[in-house]
Amino acid sequence: MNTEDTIAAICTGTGGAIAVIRISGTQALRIAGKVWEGGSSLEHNPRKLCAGHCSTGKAFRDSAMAVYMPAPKSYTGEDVVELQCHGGGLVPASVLKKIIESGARHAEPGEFTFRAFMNERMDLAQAEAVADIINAQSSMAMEIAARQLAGSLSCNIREIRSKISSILAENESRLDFSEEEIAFPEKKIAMEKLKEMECEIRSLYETGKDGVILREGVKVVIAGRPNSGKSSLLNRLLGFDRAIVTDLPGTTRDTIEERTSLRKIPVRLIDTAGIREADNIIENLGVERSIQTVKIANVVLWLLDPLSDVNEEIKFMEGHLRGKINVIAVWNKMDRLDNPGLLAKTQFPTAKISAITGAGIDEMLDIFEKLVWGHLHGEEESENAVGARHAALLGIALKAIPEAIANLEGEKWELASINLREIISALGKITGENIEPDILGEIFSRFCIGK
Ligand SMILES: Nc1nc2c(ncn2[C@@H]2O[C@H](COP(=O)(O)OP(=O)(O)O)[C@@H](O)[C@H]2O)c(=O)[nH]1
Ligand SMILES: [Mg+2]
Repeated sequence: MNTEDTIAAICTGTGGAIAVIRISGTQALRIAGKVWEGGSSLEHNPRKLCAGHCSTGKAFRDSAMAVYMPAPKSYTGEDVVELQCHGGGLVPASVLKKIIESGARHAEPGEFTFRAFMNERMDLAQAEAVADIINAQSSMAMEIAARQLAGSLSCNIREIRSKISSILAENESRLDFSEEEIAFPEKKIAMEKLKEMECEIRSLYETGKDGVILREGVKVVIAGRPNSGKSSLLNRLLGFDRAIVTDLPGTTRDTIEERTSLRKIPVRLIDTAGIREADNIIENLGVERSIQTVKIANVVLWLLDPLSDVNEEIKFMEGHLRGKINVIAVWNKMDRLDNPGLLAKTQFPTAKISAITGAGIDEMLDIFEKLVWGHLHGEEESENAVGARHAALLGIALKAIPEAIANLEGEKWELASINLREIISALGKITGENIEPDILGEIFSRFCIGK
């Protein structure tokens, strides 16, 4: 991406009442002057919101606001002007058109943030957090992305990297002066330090599993026999009537998916057709799809009917979930049962709820939360949840650390240096040091336009 041009884009999504158009680059002020008409000059009022108009010709003049942020204290580190005009599509498009005609270029996806990175306003892990915060699907994902944007992961990585760099420096001095009688620090101390670093890197690496959940969402599949109350539970968890509920078995014939969050965890909640031998081809296709969907679920909520033959219900469930972990057996319709204590045990953690009254849902979500986090990193929330790119780089570092330790032990100083450099380079790429341009391009191309 050329960083000399002045670039512009509409930073707000379509449809809102107000649109923000950002112009960034050396010509920002001059180009903004082609559309901006204000009582007070932007140039002489930096970082102040000024009232005025956006004009795109004789025929159109929209009341607007503008702010000028001179380099280097702006989002991109360059001269930036942001115009706030009416939203809704046509107005911002015509203002942007005039800006482009006046010499700016359309910004590529992620290009403002790319410039912020190039101008050292933020490092790469922080830039990635900008995308995470925009795409966050739950409050927990948002909180973790905000911490990463504030630099928590970068800080962590820099600290580890600098400790390993000093081990490398010490090791290099052994190489340089190996013939002379100099007392070197014990290799054991370096090995100990490396072991500590290994633990720290490993715990960061392990947050990668949380990262996948927080970025992609947990696939939660509601399954069970027809009429067990699956669609009622979907509606209750969503808080609105998404799926049709009737007392006719076989109402839901296709899978229904909605994104929501449960206990701050982003989920893709999927309602399925009830599993049974159906005598009609459409329903049978639905049943087949349900069986496949259960297979790819991260968590299954299997609904059981306590009013039917309960042993048979459990056998049917266990038959369909052989080898599946992360299942919650959910006895629904508990409001209709006089003696709820008598239900037979299942091999899965079990909840007793009423999708209609809402009773027991909280306890079911307690189990859900434990399943999701308990399997991964214990009970408490993590400070970081690294993304897939970071996890891969941490993995490279983790592989090289035991090799470095073994080479120090064997006094193969040169080989140990190679290992240490590899670790330092992998960690550096997380924050964007010496990173290949094509990888940078790929990271920023995943952003949306205007970011
Ligand atoms: N009493 C009672 N009825 C329920 C409950 N959950 C669902 N139902 C009823 O059971 C029938 C089937 O519900 P539905 O959600 O369509 O089941 P699905 O076929 O599994 O999706 C409907 O008449 C619901 O009103 C519950 O917790 N208590
Ligand atoms: Mg249904």
